[in-house]
Amino acid sequence: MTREAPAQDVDESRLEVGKPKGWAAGIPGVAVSLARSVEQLGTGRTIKALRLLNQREGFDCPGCAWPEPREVDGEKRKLAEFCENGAKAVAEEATKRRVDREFFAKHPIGELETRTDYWLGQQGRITEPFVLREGATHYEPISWDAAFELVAGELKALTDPNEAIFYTSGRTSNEAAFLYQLLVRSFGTNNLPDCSNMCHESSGAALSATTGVGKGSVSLADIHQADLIVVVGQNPGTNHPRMLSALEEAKGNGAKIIAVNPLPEAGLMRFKNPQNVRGVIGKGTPLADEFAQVRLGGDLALFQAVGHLLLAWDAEAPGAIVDREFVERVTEGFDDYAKHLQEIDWPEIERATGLPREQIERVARMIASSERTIYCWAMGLTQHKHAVPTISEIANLALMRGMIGKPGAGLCPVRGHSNVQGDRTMGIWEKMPQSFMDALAGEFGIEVPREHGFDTVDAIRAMRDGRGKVFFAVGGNFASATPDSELTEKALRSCSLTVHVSTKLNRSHVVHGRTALILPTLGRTERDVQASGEQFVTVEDSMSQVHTSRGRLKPASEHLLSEVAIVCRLAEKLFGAGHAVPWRTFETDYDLIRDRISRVVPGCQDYNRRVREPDGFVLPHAPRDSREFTGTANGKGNFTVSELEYPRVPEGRLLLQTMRSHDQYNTTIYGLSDRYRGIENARRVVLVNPADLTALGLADGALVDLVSEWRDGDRRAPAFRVVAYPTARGCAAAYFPEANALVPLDSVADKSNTPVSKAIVVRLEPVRAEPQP
Ligand SMILES: Nc1nc2c(c(=O)[nH]1)N[C@H]1C(S)=C(S)[C@@H](COP(=O)(O)OP(=O)(O)OC[C@H]3O[C@@H](n4cnc5c(=O)[nH]c(N)nc54)[C@H](O)[C@@H]3O)O[C@H]1N2
Ligand SMILES: Nc1nc2c(c(=O)[nH]1)N[C@H]1C(S)=C(S)[C@@H](COP(=O)(O)OP(=O)(O)OC[C@H]3O[C@@H](n4cnc5c(=O)[nH]c(N)nc54)[C@H](O)[C@@H]3O)O[C@H]1N2
Ligand SMILES: [Mo]
Repeated sequence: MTREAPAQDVDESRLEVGKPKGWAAGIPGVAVSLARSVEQLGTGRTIKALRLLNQREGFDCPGCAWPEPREVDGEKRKLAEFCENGAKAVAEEATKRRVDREFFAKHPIGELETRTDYWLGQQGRITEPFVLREGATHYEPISWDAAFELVAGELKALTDPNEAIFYTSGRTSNEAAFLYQLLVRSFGTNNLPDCSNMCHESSGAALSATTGVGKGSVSLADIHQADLIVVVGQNPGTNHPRMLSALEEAKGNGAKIIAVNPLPEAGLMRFKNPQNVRGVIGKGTPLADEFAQVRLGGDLALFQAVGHLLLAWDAEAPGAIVDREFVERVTEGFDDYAKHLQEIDWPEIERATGLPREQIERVARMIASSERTIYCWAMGLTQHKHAVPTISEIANLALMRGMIGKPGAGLCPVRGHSNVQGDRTMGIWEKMPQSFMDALAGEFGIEVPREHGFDTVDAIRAMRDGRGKVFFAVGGNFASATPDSELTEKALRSCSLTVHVSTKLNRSHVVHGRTALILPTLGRTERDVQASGEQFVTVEDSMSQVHTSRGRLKPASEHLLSEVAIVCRLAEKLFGAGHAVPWRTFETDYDLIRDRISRVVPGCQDYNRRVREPDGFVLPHAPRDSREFTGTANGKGNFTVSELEYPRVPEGRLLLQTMRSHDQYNTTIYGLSDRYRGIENARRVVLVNPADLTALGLADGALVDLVSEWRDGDRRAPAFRVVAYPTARGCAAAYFPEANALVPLDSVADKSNTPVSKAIVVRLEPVRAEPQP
C-alpha cells in the first residue's frame, strides 16, 4: 500500500538542518508565540486572549493537560501562566481567518483532498454548517435545523444502533461530554471511541489493575517536593512546556532528574525560564542529572533490571530499600514479583535497552536512595506492544518503595489533550463500569446498553467490514490521527454519513462518507451565551483537578453553536420532545447539566458549588489520599509479573517512532519549524543515527521511501529526507501524522488495543530518480 504525499503546498526541498538545541523555552519561545498570535489575531485580540489564558476568571488552555498552580498549596499563578505552544494553540483558535461560503464555492472537494493538514488548518475557522451531498463536488451551506434532521434521519434508518460510531477528541468540556455519552447511550450503543484509545489507554489499563485508579497519583505540589523525578518517554519542552517550570522548581529544591529517551530532547537537558531573569540572560537550569538513551521499547527491560538490582541490594540489608510495612499491609504479589526478577539475563537487558550495565546501576542507585520519587511518562511508553507491562513495571518500583500516597512521590502519566481525562470521568469510554451505567439509567429513567462498544481500532475494523455505517465525531481529526491511513480512509469513505463537530478544517472533512456534514462550534476561548446568560464549562487536568473555563472572546461567527447546544438539539430531533431526558432545558443553563453530573459521576457530588471555588476541586483518588487500593478487585496494590519483551528488528531494518515536532498540535500543524531539534521548513524527514546511515550505506540528506514491514505485507510512505541525528542506535524517528500510513491497524498494544506508533519496523528505500524541481 502506498499513500501519496499531498505535499504540493509544502516545499520540502527547503529543508534546513541545524544543530539540535541543548536547552528549551526562554525568550525565543515567547517571542515566537507572540509573533504568531499577532499575525493571526491582531494586537488587541492577542493581548486580551493571552491575559485570560489559564487565569481563574479566564479559559483553560486548549493546549495540554498540565495543571495550573493552586492557592491551597500556597502557590500563585503567574501573570503569564502559559507557554509558547499554549499561545500557538490559542492563536490557531482565535485566528481572524475564515472558512466560509466563498471558500467552499471556490475549492471543490477534489482539490481539498490533495491538501495537507497544514494547509487545511491554516484556512481559518468554519463559519456555518456545511453539507457535502451525495455525488456533489462542493460543500454547501445548510441550516442547523436541516443538518440535525439529516443526522437524526440517518441514525433512525440504521437497523441496529451499534452501526453508529461516536468519536470524541479530548478538548470537549465535561458538560458536553456528559450529554454526548448520554445521547449515545440513550440511542442504544456504547460505541464511544476516543483519542485516549490512541494515547494514554495503556496507562489506564496498567494503573487500574495495579492501583485501582486509571489516573495519576500526584499534584503539582508533589512535583515541587520530590527528590527524584524520572521522566520516561516524554518530550515536555515541546508538549508540556509548563512542566519545565515545575521541574526547575523541583531542582531548586534539590531534586534530581533522570531522563529516559532515545532522543536527547532539548527540554530534558536544560531550561531557560522566560519568567525569571536567569532564564532570560543566563544559561538556564540544567535539568537531567542522568540521561539514559534507551532503545525504542527497551523500557520494560530497563525497569526490570532496576527492580532486580533494588531487590538484590535489599536482600543484603533487608528493609533498606523495600518498604516492608507498606508492601505487607496494602499490596499483593510481592513475593512472586521478587522471585521473577531474582535472575535476569544482563546481555539481553543490554541488547534491549542499548544501555551499559554501569548506567543502569547508576539509575538504580538514584532510585534506591530517593525518599520521594515521581515517575512521569507519556507516549514513549504507551504506544508500544508491551506498553501495559512496561507501565506496570514502573508501578512495581513505586509500590516496592512505598512511593504512592506520600508527599513528593507517585505515578504521573502526563495527559495530552486538555480535557481528555475529564471526558473519561464523564463517561466517554466504550467500556464504562456497570456501576456508572446503573447510575445513569437510574438518574434519567432510561435503558442503557450494557455490552461494550468499539474503541478506535475496532471502530475502524467495523467501518472497513461494513458494520459501522454512520460516523459522528465531536472534535478531533480521525482520518489523520488514526493508524493505517489508507485503510482507515477507505473505511471512512464506506460510511453512509460522516459528521464532524469542528472548529477548523482538517482531513477528516475531506475524507468523507456518501454524505458529509461539518457542524462548526465555539472554541474554548469564545463567549458562550445561552437563554439564562453567559455560561462557563468545566474541565479536569492531568492531576484530577476540576475547574471552570470561561471563554471571553467574541465568537468566530454568529452562526456557531456550543457543543452542548449541538448535542441537545440533535437529541431532540432524534428522540422527539417527549423524551425522558429534558434536552432543551440543559442547553439554556449549564448548571442544570452539572446538577445531573453531580448525581451520576463518582466524586462529583455538589459539583456546582465546588467548581466555583477559586481553584475548583480535586477528584478523590484512594491510593493518593489514604494509601488504600479500594478500586482493585482484591482491594490491594498489585505487583505484576511480566515476561521480558522488546521489539526485535531484522538485519538492515530500523525501528521507527512517530512523534510530534515543536510546531504542531497533533494533526494541527502550526508551522514547519522543529526548532529544538534544529529542523526547519520540512516535515517529511526521518531522523537516523549517523552510524546506522553508514551501516545502511545511506548519505545524510538522501531521499528515501519509508517502507514498513508487517505480516500482511508492506506499507509505504514516499519521499522522506534522511537527517543524521543523535538518536539511539537502530532507532529512527519521523513525524506524526505523515508517517501514520506505516502503522498497521492490527499492530496494537496488548490489553489496551492502542496502535503501536512508536515501534514500526521499517526499511529505507533510496529514491533513485529525484523529481525535477
Ligand atoms: N505543543 C504540543 N503539545 C502537545 C501535543 C502536541 O501535539 N503539541 N499533543 C498533546 C497530546 S494529545 C499528547 S498525548 C502529549 C504527547 O506528549 P509526548 O509523549 O511528549 O509526545 P511525542 O511527541 O509522541 O513524544 C514522545 C517522546 O517519547 C520518546 N520515546 C519514543 N519512544 C520511546 C521509548 O520506547 N522509550 C522511551 N523512554 N522514550 C520514547 C520520544 O523520543 C519523545 O521524546 O502532548 C500533548 N501536548
Ligand atoms: N502515528 C501516531 N499517531 C498518533 C499519535 C502518535 O504519537 N503517533 N498520537 C495519538 C494521540 S496521543 C492522540 S491524543 C490522537 C489525537 O487525535 P485527535 O484528537 O482526533 O486529533 P487532533 O489533531 O487533536 O484534532 C484536531 C482537530 O480538532 C478540532 N478542534 C479543535 N478544537 C476544538 C474544539 O474546541 N471543539 C471541537 N469540536 N473541535 C475542535 C479541529 O477541527 C482540529 O482540526 O492522535 C493519535 N495518533
Ligand atoms: Mo494524546
